[in-house]
Amino acid sequence: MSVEVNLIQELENIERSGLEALAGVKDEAALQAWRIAHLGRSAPVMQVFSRLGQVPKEQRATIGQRANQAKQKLEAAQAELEQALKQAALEHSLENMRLDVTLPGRTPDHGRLHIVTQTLREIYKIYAEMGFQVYRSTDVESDDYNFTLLNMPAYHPARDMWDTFHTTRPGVILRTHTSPGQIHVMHERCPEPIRVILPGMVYRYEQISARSEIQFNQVELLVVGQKITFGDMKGTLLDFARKLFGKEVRSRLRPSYFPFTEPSAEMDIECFVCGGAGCPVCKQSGWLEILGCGMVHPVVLQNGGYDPQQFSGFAAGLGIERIALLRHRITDIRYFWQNDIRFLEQF
Ligand code: FA5
Repeated sequence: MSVEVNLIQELENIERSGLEALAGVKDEAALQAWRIAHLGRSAPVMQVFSRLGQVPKEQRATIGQRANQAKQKLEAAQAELEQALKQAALEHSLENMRLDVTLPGRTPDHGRLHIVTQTLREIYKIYAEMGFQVYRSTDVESDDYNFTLLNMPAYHPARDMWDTFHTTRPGVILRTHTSPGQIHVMHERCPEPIRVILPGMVYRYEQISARSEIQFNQVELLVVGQKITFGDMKGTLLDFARKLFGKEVRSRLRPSYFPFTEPSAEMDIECFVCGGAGCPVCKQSGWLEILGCGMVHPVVLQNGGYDPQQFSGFAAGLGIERIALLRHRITDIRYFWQNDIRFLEQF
């Protein structure tokens, strides 16, 4: 027998056995295996192509043509079955996974405002009603604004009240309180009267505990005018406490010391845990401190450009996380920034 007859016979066998094998294919995985075996690189029909070089020249075209025919037939049969399997799979899924368009949709989880943001917004609202404007200054401050211009020259012992994060640039620090904003506002507004709140994050190199964080929010208050008195300050802060904590809440102003106010005070709220009887949260005092305040020191007014003979003012600094602790009966400040969703979604 000639090479031609041999190869033609072989191609017929290849085609037939390929089609027979395809008749047994029932799913897409088996079809994929069949494709590799019968049309892949080492499939018999492909082997014939690679042997064409050895076929005498005058027979090559006929055999090549027949080989192409066999390959195309197998490809066509495979494509037809593939289509049929896909259609069957679609019909099966339509039959078995019917879509009930009348079912109620699943509600996606909603994010919510962080409890500190909620508290801040309530505080903004109370002070906005009293006619205060919001003024923002930067978290990175100069030593001058954070201390010197607030009546704490270099080496003043009162600087130790605030443990400071220094940067690698001499004289540049992370603000330890929002009070440097007082000087920025005064420089901007002088000689106009001032009634602003200054919210922002502050940073302290402190021991972290249930009541103290190394980074927390404060809202500063500053009022400057021609006849501002300690009575104005007391009225503003007591009114604020009643609006935020409720009419029945007991609060008190206690004498204190800040270098940038004179006289100075701190405001306490009755301890929410023991109701004033004394417990570990309030260190047995019955009271919890929420803010520092006082009449703006004449040196600070002067540093801001205001003549202390003509102008007076009061300032206060509120600790926002401490206020949120009190309002929501939370016993540990560390929850605020741990990002535990079980805590956050309660508010
Ligand atoms: C100050 O920061 C002053 N600048 C406040 C002030 C402003 C006084 C204007 C007078 C005039 P003090 O360090 O006490 O003061 O902080 C103010 C409030 O921040 C505190 O009453 C407390 O509520 C909160 N606070 C202080 N330290 C921490 C801390 N480590 N973690 C969380 N809250 C704190």
